[in-house]
Amino acid sequence: MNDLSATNAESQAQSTIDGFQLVIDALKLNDIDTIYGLPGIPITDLTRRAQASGLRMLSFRHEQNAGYAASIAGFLTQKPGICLTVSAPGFLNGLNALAHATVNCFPMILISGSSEREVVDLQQGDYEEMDQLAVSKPVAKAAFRVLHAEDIGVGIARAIRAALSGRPGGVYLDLPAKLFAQSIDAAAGKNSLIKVVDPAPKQIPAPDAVKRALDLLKGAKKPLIILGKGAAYAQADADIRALVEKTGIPYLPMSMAKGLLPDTHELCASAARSYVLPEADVVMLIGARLNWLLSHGKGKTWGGKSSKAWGGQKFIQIDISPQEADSNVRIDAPLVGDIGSCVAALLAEMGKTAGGGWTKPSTEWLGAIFELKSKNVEKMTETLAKNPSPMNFHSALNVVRDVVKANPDAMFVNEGANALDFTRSIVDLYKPRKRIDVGTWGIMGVGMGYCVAAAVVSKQQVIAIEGDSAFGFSGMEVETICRYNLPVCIVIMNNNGVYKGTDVNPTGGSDVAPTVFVKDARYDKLMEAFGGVGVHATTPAELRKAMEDAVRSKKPTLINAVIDETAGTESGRITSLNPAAAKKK
Ligand SMILES: Cc1ncc(C[n+]2csc(CCOP(=O)(O)OP(=O)(O)O)c2C)c(N)n1
Ligand SMILES: [Mg+2]
Repeated sequence: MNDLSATNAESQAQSTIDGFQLVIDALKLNDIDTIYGLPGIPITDLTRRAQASGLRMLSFRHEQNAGYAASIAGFLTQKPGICLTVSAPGFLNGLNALAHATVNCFPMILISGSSEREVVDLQQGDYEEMDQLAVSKPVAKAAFRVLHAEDIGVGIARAIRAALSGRPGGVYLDLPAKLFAQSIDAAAGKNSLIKVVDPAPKQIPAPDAVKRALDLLKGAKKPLIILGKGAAYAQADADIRALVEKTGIPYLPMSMAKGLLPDTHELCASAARSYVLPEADVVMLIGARLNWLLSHGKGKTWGGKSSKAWGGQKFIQIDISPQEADSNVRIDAPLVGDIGSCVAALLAEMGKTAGGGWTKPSTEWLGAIFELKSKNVEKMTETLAKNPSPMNFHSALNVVRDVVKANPDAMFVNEGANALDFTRSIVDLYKPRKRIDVGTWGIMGVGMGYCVAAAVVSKQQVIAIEGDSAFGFSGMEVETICRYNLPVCIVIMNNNGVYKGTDVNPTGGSDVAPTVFVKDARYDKLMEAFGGVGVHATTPAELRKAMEDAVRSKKPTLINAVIDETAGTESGRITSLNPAAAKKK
């Protein structure tokens, strides 16, 4: 090559831009700063170049965990969490999290490399051949494929808009291998990128719908508010608190809405849940769906005479999706719009008349709730104060409850069955969007992915309470936690198995029962293998010291909390959904 042709080649290189760079530039243009993924063909160079371009590229040990991290990052930030995977198997590993994002209404984009279209479509047996776009569609809110470099800007813009607008969800973006190496004129490439303007436009509720909702609420004798994780997602914390406090209506937080108002708030009715649900006459749902987690709004939980009978409540439902109302029972006052706008509109309407034209609920209603709450809290305090040996869920969670109270800014991750249900009811949260857990599906495996994202997004201490089974689904990511030196304290409620460790193989054979694990396993050693701190805790005092040390040092820590293996119940609190157990009753 002579000097002249070298200069020509250089200037040509300078004036073109390839697919890799266009993807990176399009993400950065839209204020995306982190990618959760796992490298391999055809996206290895994308991960390298993303890092070189200043994006934070977090590599995981399994795509499912990267996907869960991306999904919860979306929930916490109102920006789509990005998960990046290789083709077919990597894509499928990420797909579970994409479905999870869609079901939970978290904004997320799964970006997967894919194999050569011509070969895939003729099913000629390409490396990792799969029609990923088609496979993704049933579980994605939207799915797109980009074939030409000049369309990357549009593809990413559409993915962002689809993930964030209206009811958020999981979006799949298919990027075939060939796309990355395509080069186009640099100026045209830059010009093809789109910075998405107002990706989640406000949806203002109709004034007559606001009035209808308030009229119904005003006529209530025993009103109740239920806050869902949609209310937490909305980041309308001050207005939601004002609505509860101005109306004086008791409220129930769903799991991930805990802390939206402090769980210790006088209007929090969690400790009287089984009383308020059947007794309430008007229920206002804020970002909560009447799915299985609320017994579909009917049946005995709601005071219905039989398992499917309506309890007689009237419902107001605030939801961004116009299709949500009437999904399970009649909604008398649907209020469609984004939660921030709807709650603001209710407050504004209430403020129009002096004193809001609003009378607080009767002292009978509030008094009955308060009395029951006090009784249940007192009972719980007694249970928590016990110090049995071996340690049980209660005596261990008493410690966790204190540590969380002393560290209200810490992010709180939770999964398991008993390890989930006991924790949810015992450990109070004090601030919004601190508790992240198994969500709508009650899924195991979110734990370590959530820990990574929670630490990265919030820059706060993370505390994870994990069943020993639940932890196993993502346990290898302790290496990831150590590698990035994240302030994560994992407490494993180790009861030797799924629900408990006491099942026996009825045949007397050498295989243990399907719910039982290796007895007295030392999960703490797993953390030590990667340079983190491992602690074996058999008493509440040991657990307390280990958690306090973890929070103080901010070092990656795993505490193996030895729990009485007889302490749990089958399926935790949802035994009734278990066909075998239900039959036994
Ligand atoms: C992906 C997935 N697989 C399986 C299940 C079924 N499941 C529900 S809870 C659970 C584990 C419960 O055991 P553990 O985490 O040890 O909690 P424990 O009740 O023992 O405290 C399993 C396997 C699930 N919810 N999700
Ligand atoms: Mg267990």
